[in-house]
Amino acid sequence: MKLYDYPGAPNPRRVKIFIAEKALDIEIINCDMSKGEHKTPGFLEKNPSGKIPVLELDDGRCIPESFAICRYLEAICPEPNLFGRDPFEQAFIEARNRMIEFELWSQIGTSWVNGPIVARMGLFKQIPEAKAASDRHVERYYERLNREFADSKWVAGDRYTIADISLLTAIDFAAAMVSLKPDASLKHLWRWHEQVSSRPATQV
Ligand SMILES: N[C@@H](CCC(=O)N[C@@H](CS)C(=O)NCC(=O)O)C(=O)O
Repeated sequence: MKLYDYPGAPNPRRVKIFIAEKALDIEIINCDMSKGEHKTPGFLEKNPSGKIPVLELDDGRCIPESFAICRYLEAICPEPNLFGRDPFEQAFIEARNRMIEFELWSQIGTSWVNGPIVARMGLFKQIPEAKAASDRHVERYYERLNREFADSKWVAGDRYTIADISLLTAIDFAAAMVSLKPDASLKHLWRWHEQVSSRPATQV
């Protein structure tokens, strides 16, 4: 199997952490986004959305979308379990993961496309008001997470799961590339971050 990746891109990082947790041997292919390789006709056949990551199976079939790729990998390599063991746990982990994707990742994305790095690429007309609003949403979401982590050690339930991987990659990208680092006063959030960042698999 091959994973289409680009160094520093946060969604492929989610999958790379997942692969490392499962100790899977998957070839990493550099899809050079700076050269537009993710928009070529050949790549659009792998993922019509023109985005990475994409997992290509040995028979050539392709799976786009980080969460779907991770779900596939969990199905073919069930241990360590990262998606939940019983129906409630599976649903709860997915719910928490969706909250992070829809309520945090989406806002970080808005701040990113309206931020200075994308401005320099000249790809989109910037909307400063949109960035100001999404920055505020992200900061509020960090505060909510801090409150939640006062009582819980992990994002979903009582153990490390795919939802922790989704949150870590979102925060690390926001801090490094969008100037949205959680405030130092958010001690519970930082305690969680340190705990997850100390896992060897997250060093990718
Ligand atoms: N929902 C997708 C998001 C994928 C995504 O946005 N990938 C970024 C890189 S982190 C990308 O390819 N951006 C290029 C573009 O949107 O044109 C997933 O979870 O995989």
